[in-house]
Amino acid sequence: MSYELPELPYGYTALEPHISKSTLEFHHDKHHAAYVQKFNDAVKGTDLDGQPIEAVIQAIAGDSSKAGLFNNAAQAWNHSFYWNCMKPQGGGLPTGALAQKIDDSFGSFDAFVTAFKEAGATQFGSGWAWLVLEGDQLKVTKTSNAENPLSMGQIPLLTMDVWEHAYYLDYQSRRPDYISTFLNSLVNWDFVAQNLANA
Ligand code: MN3
Repeated sequence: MSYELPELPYGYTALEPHISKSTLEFHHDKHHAAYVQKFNDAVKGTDLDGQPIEAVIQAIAGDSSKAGLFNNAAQAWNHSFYWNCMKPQGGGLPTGALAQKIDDSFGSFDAFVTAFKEAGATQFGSGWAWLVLEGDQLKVTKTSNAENPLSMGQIPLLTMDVWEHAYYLDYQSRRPDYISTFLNSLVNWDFVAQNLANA
């Protein structure tokens, strides 16, 4: 059973002008597709073949002898999750139980925004910024390269890709501008709320 590259949940031009068709074409059709292909090739014939990809990620995190398999599994999962964290006409404010949980955990929505922006901006090199559930608290974290909260006892609720391939065509070196745009105009709070409700 191989892991399938999911279609984008919106059209290639749907996130313009914030994220261009070119970025989505390279990012989904080349980068994400390659991680999925390499994961399927690497897992084939191993004792993890046929396991859900989340179980593979959790089983081999930290095992340096399986770093190649881990990196491609986690990057395949991270990108599938990331596409759903954005939507056309996204942004705005979370509502309901999610809004309450953010207030309870961070003190205010603005404090969450500050922490999330800082996590994205200070992740040195390639990686991801996350909103996760740990125990009954929300936390903002950052991870390097492919690393994923699923292997850290946390439940991912939201992610933002801060690898250069996520923003360089549209923002060049202005990562903070990409991060602000992600929060103001792209983030899909409905998806995040659904992840919290299912956690
Ligand atoms: Mn990426």
